[in-house]
Amino acid sequence: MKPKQRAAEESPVSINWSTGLLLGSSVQERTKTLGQLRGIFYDADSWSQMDLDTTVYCVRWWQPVPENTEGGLFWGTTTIEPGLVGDEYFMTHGHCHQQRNRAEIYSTISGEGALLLADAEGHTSMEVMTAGSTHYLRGEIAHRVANVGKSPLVFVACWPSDAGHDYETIATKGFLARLIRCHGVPTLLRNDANGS
Ligand code: S6P
Ligand code: ZN
Repeated sequence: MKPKQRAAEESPVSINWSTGLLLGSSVQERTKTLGQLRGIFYDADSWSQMDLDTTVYCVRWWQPVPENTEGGLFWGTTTIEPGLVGDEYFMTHGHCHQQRNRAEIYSTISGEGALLLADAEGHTSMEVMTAGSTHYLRGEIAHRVANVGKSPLVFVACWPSDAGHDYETIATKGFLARLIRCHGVPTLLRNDANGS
């Protein structure tokens, strides 16, 4: 008799709350290198002179139900390495949810970071991320995270399985401000300001 195949939601998944490491046979992993983040960082000259194979961040996530399942949830851990492109901190690509009424929760495990939030017009605000900080991301808000510390920034996220990811909108109507290191301090600077 064939052994019964386990559904993804029945596969054991565990998280190490000290490191954020998510383990389990159904856990998926995606790494983003500098090269895959072309056009995301403001200082394209500095970006092009760096080793484009450098890992900027890694996401490990669990999809216990198929993508687009109404009423389901996904869960993941993102680890962003410390680093700078010019004066701009290493950060995630950033996205909004395809379904704009699908919210998300982030909670920081370790490190120092900044959560950048942009409304539909691109107006950008920032929330400080530090161990234990927990953030409610409204559905219609674009979000990206920067590591402003010297060690990896690790946070967990929980989002609806039918949220979808829209990476295109922020390319044209994205964040109107960027997070730069100014005199050693993370500073939100409007894109049209004279910065760095
Ligand atoms: C998913 C959630 C996170 C991000 C991850 C990487 O809704 O917000 O898991 O996917 O932090 O960011 P990005 O912008 O590359 O998807
Ligand atoms: Zn999201």
